[in-house]
Amino acid sequence: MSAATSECLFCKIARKEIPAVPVYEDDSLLAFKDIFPQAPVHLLLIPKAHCEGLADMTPGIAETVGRLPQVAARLAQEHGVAASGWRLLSNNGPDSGQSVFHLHFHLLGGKPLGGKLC
Ligand code: D5M
Repeated sequence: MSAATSECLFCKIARKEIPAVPVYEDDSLLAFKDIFPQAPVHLLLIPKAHCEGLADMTPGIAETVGRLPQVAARLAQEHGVAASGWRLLSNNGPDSGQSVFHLHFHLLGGKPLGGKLC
């Protein structure tokens, strides 16, 4: 295991070493509730395998991320925001405000999101 994955917060959540509120899980993808919600529905979707961001994806992680929008759409439906609208975004790098350096996507909805992204 690399130092990055042993110390990484979201790797620890994926390994169930840190508690989270899961809403979806399969072999390579996990979704859980954001601990600091910015909207009534605020979920995080992550590949379980570690990479810092979109620029660092291995082909396997890219395959997982390719399925992620469909999982997000299903979660939006299950959380009651499919009709009202929702946003899926990933912060990458310092200027984006990324604070956890394990690739993740925010699913936000349940209020008008306006121009404020997250
Ligand atoms: O988003 C990182 C997000 O991760 C931010 O919205 C808070 C969330 N976060 C941080 N720690 C936890 C735990 N332990 N559980 C659930 N959610 C968490 P970024 O795009 O990197 O700013």
